[in-house]
Amino acid sequence: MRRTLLPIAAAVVLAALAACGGSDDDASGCTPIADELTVLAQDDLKFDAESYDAGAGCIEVTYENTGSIAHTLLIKEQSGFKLSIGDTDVGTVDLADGTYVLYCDIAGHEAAGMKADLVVS
Ligand SMILES: [Cu+2]
Repeated sequence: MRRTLLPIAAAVVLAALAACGGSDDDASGCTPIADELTVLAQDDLKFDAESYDAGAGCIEVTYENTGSIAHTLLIKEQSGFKLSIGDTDVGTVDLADGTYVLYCDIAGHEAAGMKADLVVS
């Protein structure tokens, strides 16, 4: 019995390590040098601003929940970047100059107002 349980225990440990990797919210693997962006999610299905600014390059994005409904944060046409809350999530994304659209992909949230511009310059 002991022999058969060991491989199962090892598999569970490996699965737990993989789940903690957090690679899903890091599109670039870049190292943020200076720029930080904080976005707050509110229970009225809005972010705390309609437009955000950031400097071009590797941006550390912090997503905080001011309410109790779960939300996500994605950037249109930047596949691989996704934050999910809960409480708080942090990820990095490497962006060139331009205007991007932030949104929450939970059903109905973007349509209700969970989207904002991100102006990178
Ligand atoms: Cu949402």
